[in-house]
Amino acid sequence: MSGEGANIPERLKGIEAAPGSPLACLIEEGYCIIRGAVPADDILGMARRLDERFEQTPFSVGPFHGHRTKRFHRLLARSPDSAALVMHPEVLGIARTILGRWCDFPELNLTQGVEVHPGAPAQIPHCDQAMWPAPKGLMEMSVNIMWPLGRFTAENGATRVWPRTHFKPQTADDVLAEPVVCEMEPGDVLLVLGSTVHAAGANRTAVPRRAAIVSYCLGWLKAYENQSLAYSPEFVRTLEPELQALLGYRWHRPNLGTYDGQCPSILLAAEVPDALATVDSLSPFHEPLVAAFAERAMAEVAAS
Ligand SMILES: O=C(O)CCC(=O)C(=O)O
Ligand SMILES: [Fe+2]
Repeated sequence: MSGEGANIPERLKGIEAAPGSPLACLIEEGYCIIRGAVPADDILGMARRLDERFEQTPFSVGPFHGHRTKRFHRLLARSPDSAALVMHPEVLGIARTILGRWCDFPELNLTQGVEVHPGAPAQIPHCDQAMWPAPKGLMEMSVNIMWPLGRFTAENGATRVWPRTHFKPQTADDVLAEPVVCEMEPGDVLLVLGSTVHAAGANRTAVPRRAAIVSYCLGWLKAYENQSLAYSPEFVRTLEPELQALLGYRWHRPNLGTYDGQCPSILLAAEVPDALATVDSLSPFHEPLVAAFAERAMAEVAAS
């Protein structure tokens, strides 16, 4: 078992991870690469089927998303292949292990197709969880997954990661030492903690660098992509239950993400009642407190 010692931030101690495993590497270094996580041909087929979508997508607006970078969202609706990436057992298992420390279960933060075009400058080094205004170091708020949809090389803008920056407080100039350039083949996957500094590199080749990004976040956070608006209930009904839950069709204790006072999965039933009771969904912290108080209050009513 790994998960102890000075090579792990305090907040991540005690997670069971076999030494040298991707999970151990993620909590020690702040990132990890799993080689050959899916067959290369699956990824290359997916990439081909997205040619038209990338073609139609305008360049991003603003220096963070990048004037020479194309991005589109709602990947599950645009690429049926992407469900296998979002639900990849090992990757999702790792995200659940990390984020499960601070929530009942994670939700999908975003899915994105990204194409870094020739001439694109390097992206600003950043922590993804800087999007939420909470101090760094308390908890991990997201885990970001990069699935290259073609080769990632130093020349074409492979993601750059600054190892062990998940130990450091966030500063305005987060660029520290030399980054690791995550060169990868289609089928490989890069996992980066929300607290680890990383960025897309500059593309100095004549060919775009393409990837699918899947990001998971704490189940009680406001996600980057509003999943309830991104996918209609009719579309979500066609997905497997675990994927439905990742899109927010499962309430999170205590009483978060409800629909008409209940678990939002009720919306996926053939018939949705118009008049519903509001139901308690309490956290393990609140439940005994509420139960004890309710018992005393009932006794007082009975005695009066
Ligand atoms: O495209 C990449 O390599 C990284 C992109 C990224 O980190 C982001 O958009 O947040
Ligand atoms: Fe990022």
